[in-house]
Amino acid sequence: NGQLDVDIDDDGGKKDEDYTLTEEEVILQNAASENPEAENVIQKAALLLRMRDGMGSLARILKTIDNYKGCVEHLETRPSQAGGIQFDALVKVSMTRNNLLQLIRSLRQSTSFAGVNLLSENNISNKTPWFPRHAVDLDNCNHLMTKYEPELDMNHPGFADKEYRERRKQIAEIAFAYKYGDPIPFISYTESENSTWQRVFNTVLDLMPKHACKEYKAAFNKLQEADIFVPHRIPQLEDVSNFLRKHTGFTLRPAAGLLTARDFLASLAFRVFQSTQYVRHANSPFHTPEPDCIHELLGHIPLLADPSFAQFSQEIGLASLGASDSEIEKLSTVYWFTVEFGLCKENQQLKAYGAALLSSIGELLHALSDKPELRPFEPASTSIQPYQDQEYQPIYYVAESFEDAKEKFRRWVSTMSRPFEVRFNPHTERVEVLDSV
Ligand code: HBI
Ligand code: NLE
Ligand code: FE
Repeated sequence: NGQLDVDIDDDGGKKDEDYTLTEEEVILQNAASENPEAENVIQKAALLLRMRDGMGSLARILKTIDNYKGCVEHLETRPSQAGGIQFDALVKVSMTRNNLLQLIRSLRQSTSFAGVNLLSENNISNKTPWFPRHAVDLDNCNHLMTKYEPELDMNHPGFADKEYRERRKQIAEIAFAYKYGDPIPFISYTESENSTWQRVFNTVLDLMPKHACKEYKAAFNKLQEADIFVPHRIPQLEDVSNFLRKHTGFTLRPAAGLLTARDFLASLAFRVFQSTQYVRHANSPFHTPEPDCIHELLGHIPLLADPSFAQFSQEIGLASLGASDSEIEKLSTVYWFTVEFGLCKENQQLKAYGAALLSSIGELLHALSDKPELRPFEPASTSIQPYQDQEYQPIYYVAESFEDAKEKFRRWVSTMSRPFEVRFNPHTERVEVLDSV
C-alpha cells in the first residue's frame, strides 16, 4: 500500500512491560493459546483509540493495521471530551486473532495514543440489549422485581393487612400510568402515613449531626429551608423533583416498587431517579428491606442534590446502558455498596452517605458499631462481593471521598467490554452512541 508514508517505529516508544492487558485481551490471548488453529481464523474486532496528536495519527493506525494484514471495515472519529486528547477513533477491523493481539500491543507502544481499547471481538457485540436513548424511553423502564410485594411475601409486615395492601395497589397504579413529562401526581397521605414519616424524620434529625457526611447535612438543611422537609407531612415528589432540578438537574419519576436493576440504573443515565411513593408499614418504621418513599426522601434525595454525588450516580447509569447481564450485576453491586450502604471518611472519622443507612436508624447504628467488617472501596473487588438484602449488612465499604470513589469507578468502568461508547447530551436529554453496530 505504500501511500501512507509514516514511520511507525520511531516513536520514542514506551516499553512493552509498561502495558497491562485488559480483561478481554487476556481472554483473547488465552483463547489463542488454547486453540492454536483459531490463531489463523479471520475475525472481526472493534478498537477505540484516544488520539493525542490530531488526525495525523489516523495514518499511523491504518499503516499498523496493514502491517498486521488486517482489513479496515469501518472508521469513525469524534472530538474527544477527555483532557489532553484531540480525537477518539473507532476502528473495526477483520484480521487473525494473533495479529490482532500484536496490533494492540504495537499501537499501545506509540505515544500518539492515550488509550487503545478492544471494545469487542467476533461481533459479540451484536447481542447488545435494548436501552433507552432519551428520558421519554424511560416509560418502558418500569419492570418490577416482585419479591417484596406485600401480596407475595409472607414475611412482609403488610401481608396480613388488607387495608395496607389496597393502599399499595392504589399508589402503584399511579406509577404505572405515569408518562414522561407528566407532573408527578399528588398523594394525599393519611394521618398514619404522616406519623410514620415523622417518627423516622425525628430520629434522622437526632443522628444526622454526628453520623451523616457533610454533603448530606448541607442538602438536608436546604430542604428544610425550602419547607420541603418538615416533620409533620410527607414531602410530595413533585416538589422534591423541582428542588433537585434546580440543584443538579436530577428529576424524579414515580416507580411502582422495586425495579429490575437494569431499568433502575438506566434512568440514572438521564439524571432521573425512579422513586417509590408508598409508605412502609406502620409496624416497621426503622427498617424495611424494600424501598419506600421514606427511604427515597430521607436516604437518596439529599445526596442527589450534591453535584459531585449526582455526577457519580449518572456515571453508574451511563455505564449500565446496553451492558451485559453480568456487568449489570456488577454495577448494581457497586451501587449497593456505595449509593445504598456506603461509608466515607471525614477528618479520620467514619460517616454514612449510603441512602439505606440514612433512612434506617437500626442499620445506621449497626454500620457504625464494631460489629460489621469494613473494607476500603475498590470497584474490582467490591463489584463481585455477594450480598443479601433482607438483614443488616455484615460488610461495608469505605470511600476516601466522593471524588476518590468516582475516580476509581471511572478507571474500573473503562475496563468493561462494551462494544460502543455513550455520552449524555444535556441539551437534548439524549444519549449519543459512538458506533454503530
Ligand atoms: N428500584 N424503585 C427502586 N429503587 C431502588 O432503590 C432500586 C430499585 N431497583 C434496584 C436497586 N435499587 C438496586 O438494588 C440496584 O440493583 C441497582
Ligand atoms: N433498609 C432501608 C430502610 O429501611 O430505609 C431501605 C432499603 C432499600 C434498598
Ligand atoms: Fe435506594
